[in-house]
Amino acid sequence: MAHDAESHLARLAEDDSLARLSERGFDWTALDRNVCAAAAFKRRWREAPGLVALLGGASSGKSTLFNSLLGREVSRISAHAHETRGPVAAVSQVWSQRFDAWRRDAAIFPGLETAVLGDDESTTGRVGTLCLHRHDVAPLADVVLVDMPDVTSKMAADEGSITRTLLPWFDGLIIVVDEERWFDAAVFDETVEFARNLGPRFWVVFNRTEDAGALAPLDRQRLTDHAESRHAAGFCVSSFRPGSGYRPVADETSRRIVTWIADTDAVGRGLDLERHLQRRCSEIVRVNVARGEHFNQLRQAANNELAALSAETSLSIDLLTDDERKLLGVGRQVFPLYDAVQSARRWLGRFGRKWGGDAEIEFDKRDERLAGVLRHNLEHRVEHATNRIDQLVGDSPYLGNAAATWKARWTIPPFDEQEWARRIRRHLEAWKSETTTRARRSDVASLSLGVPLLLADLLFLGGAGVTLSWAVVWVAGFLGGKSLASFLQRSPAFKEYQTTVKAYQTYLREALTEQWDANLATMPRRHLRMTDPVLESIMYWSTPGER
Ligand SMILES: Nc1nc2c(ncn2[C@@H]2O[C@H](COP(=O)(O)OP(=O)(O)OP(=O)(O)O)[C@@H](O)[C@H]2O)c(=O)[nH]1
Ligand SMILES: [Mg+2]
Repeated sequence: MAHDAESHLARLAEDDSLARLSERGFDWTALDRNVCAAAAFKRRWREAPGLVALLGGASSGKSTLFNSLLGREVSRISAHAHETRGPVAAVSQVWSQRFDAWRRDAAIFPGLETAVLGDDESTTGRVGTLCLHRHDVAPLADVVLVDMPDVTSKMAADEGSITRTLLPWFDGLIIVVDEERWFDAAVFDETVEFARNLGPRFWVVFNRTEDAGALAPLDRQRLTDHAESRHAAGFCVSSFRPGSGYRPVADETSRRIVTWIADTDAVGRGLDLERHLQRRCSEIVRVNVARGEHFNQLRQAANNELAALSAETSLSIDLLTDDERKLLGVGRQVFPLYDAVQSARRWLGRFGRKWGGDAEIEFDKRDERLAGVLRHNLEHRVEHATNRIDQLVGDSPYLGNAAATWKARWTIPPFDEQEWARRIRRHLEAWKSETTTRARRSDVASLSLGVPLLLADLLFLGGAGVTLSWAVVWVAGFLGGKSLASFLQRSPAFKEYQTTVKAYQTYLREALTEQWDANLATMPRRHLRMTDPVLESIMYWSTPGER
């Protein structure tokens, strides 16, 4: 179990895991990665010295304190904001070799280079580098003290707010607040709020230019309240001697800080980090599950759209022009008095457009018209389906804000409508010769039904007979419709025609599915699959409990 816990931590601390999670838009940053690396380090090296950071706003006096404890200017002091650019760590000779080994194995502060300082060297620190100063200051023997870049300047933010990112490493924080700057108090609150979940103990140094001893009782009470209400483990007021360059702080301040440092709890904090990690991981799992569901819904909806696209191009006469339908006598199959009604419509057509007869069939143009219908059909349906899919993607919560980046590339699939028309026509010809024989029989039936009715109209029933004959015609139409289905089922030519229609549907569906898959592949992935090792590690750590 313990081994599992450590190997999952190690995986989550890898560059690749961070890259994969952030490229998928999860709220998982270098800070989380440091939580994992620090938790792994704590498990593995329980005897390691505590790590204590000095942090605060720009020019609040962090480096001055750091140097005062070390007895010389190691970290460069300047009146300019953001003088310290990267972490400057003071490691005692006692831990020096072990520390070097941890650094070599990237067990501590992974992702940072190391620069070892010369004996008299002072440094501003460097972005992306851990500057190492070795010392033999006895009170600091069992701690690694790190002077950090500020948390307020724009430069620090531009350089990636490294101080925040490295916070998980520290068991103790000494927060330096320039008492005379209102925004330092805000920084103090914000830092405490931010660091709280990571579990470090922290202390506050209130820096003042005036003499600390001369602090009015009311002011002292205010500072006490401020520190205590934020649950600081201790605080002190440090007086500053104006002037330029490095001037150490009062001995009293240094002594206070040394006692705090001795009180750093490096062991208990591993659990705090793990509890924090558990919360972070369960959040990622929750988001991943939701995104996975959205992704599946989106794919399902797009597939339905593509299925509908081909299904709509279905059944018998969809691909036929009116002319073709007429030619095949489909109407005649549905409707026994088809011919009579057609003649009536032609006759009425002389009086008005609405009832006008259709144009005569242009036999020599049938191939061309069928090809035109096929092309129109294809373009219309492709456009409709792709618009719908684009809309589905845009509306899906899967992509979130990234939906704006969805630029699907859709093209009309290559399509030889002449060839398809020829194929369909071959079946139509065969169908036509079948229907012609059947139509003759149908004509006889219409005639035998139609003539007596007409006579009945004329001889006995007058106006009512007309109504009656229409009713009979509609019933016959209904029955004829049913018989059409069975007629079509029995027609070999119709079956062949249907096979061709199916091939056409399949072609459409496959061509567009291929495009959808290609478009989908360019879509930014926003979830991890169940088989993803990173997700496995996240899931391992998402459950509460002992490990
Ligand atoms: N007013 C005031 N100035 C101070 C105090 N401590 C240091 N200084 C001066 O403020 C300037 C910055 O001091 P540093 O110790 O370099 O401050 P820092 O917090 O390390 O600054 P950065 O590294 O730039 O974030 C220097 O000119 C110091 O002499 C203080 O308590 N009050
Ligand atoms: Mg500094």
